[in-house]
Amino acid sequence: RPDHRQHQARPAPDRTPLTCQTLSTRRHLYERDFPVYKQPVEIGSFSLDSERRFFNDSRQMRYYVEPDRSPSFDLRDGYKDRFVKRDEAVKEKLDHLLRWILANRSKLQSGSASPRCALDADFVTWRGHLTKVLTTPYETREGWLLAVTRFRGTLYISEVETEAARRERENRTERHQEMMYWGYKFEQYTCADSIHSSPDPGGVVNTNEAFCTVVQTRLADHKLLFSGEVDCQDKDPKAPAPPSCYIELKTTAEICTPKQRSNFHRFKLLKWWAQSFLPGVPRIVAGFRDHEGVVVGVETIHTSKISHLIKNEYNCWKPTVCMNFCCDFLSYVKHVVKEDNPSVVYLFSWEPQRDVTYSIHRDSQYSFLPHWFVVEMTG
Ligand code: 0WD
Ligand code: CA
Repeated sequence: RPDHRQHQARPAPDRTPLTCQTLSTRRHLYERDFPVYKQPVEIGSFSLDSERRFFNDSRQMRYYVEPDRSPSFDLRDGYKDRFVKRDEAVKEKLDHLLRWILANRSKLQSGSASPRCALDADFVTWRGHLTKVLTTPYETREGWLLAVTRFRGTLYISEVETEAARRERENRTERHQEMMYWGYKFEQYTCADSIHSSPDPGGVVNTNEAFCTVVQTRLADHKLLFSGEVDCQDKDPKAPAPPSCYIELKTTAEICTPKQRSNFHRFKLLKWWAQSFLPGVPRIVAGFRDHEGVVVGVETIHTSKISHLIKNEYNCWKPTVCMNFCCDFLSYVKHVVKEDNPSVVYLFSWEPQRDVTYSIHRDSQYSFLPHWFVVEMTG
């Protein structure tokens, strides 16, 4: 077994260099007890407005309004004339999250932070990046690139778009582009701006707008601080505190055959589970739509019940494999990324069927910690 978590190899005898610094993604290596994953705690939130401007508050929070069980929402409505699309060519990297960190620095420097650490966190990243790590042992199509910089003891992880992803983005079909709009349109049909108002399906869909939660948690011995976009919250005054009151909204093709149901369990529920489990979002509301983009059914899926839902699938994904792989990947990153320097990037790279590898880049195109962040954190 040449590729068994090489970085964790037993202490090598003196003079034997650590040569095979790759990380295997083979599933069976990660089939062990579920690691400790602390209940995520929300430590703050922020908003991005219709022009993608940052606000250190929850002004973009929306409230879930339960639709009929079969509401016949037309998700195509407004695509041509009431749609403002975020410019995906603009790479924001960790900037919004770093802005939030600076605005809330005082809250973050608890007594337990070591004096060498500016923040009480081993890792700072987007939730979406961790979702990709969690699903890696089961991913067969899309690789990833994750840039990591160690700065004042904390490891910052920021995604780099792969060449394949860029080509895919630049060559999307008109049909695919329209289908990407459907998810946002579903949000508009089911979310209101305040507790007492109703959704406004006649308004403009603007994908620059976002409400993001910032949570802190721990995976085994890794202290994590990450942010994720949240679609809406339960407006019941008796609803639990964030993140437990948050609701993730999804659309997916309606399920008509056993084969479609099996694919939904094997592929889509893996992504949905990983994304919502990480920040502790307990409920996912799924809108099932037909080929014309009409929602024909709505169902609530409890994140904690997904692992039971999939148990009858042959050769299905396992949450423990996802979490143990993530844990070992973070250990691998801690082990590899030694130089504490805001302009050095360790670029971790993965392609399906391969091990994770890395390369080191000094003052390169990959550097992602902005000058304003480094200056402010150093001062
Ligand atoms: O620079 C990058 N490569 C990324 C930046 C990748 C992913 C996210 N982001 C940033 C953006 O600033 C965005 O506001 O993170 C924010 C969202 O972060 P996340 O919650 O960690 O991302 P993820 O879990 O992948 O996606 C959550 C939602 C998506 O909803 P669905 O239901 O489709 O999963 O965020 C949206 C999308 O609505 N979204 C994005 N928004 C802005 N930029 C992006 C993106 N790149 N990807 C997904
Ligand atoms: Ca969503």
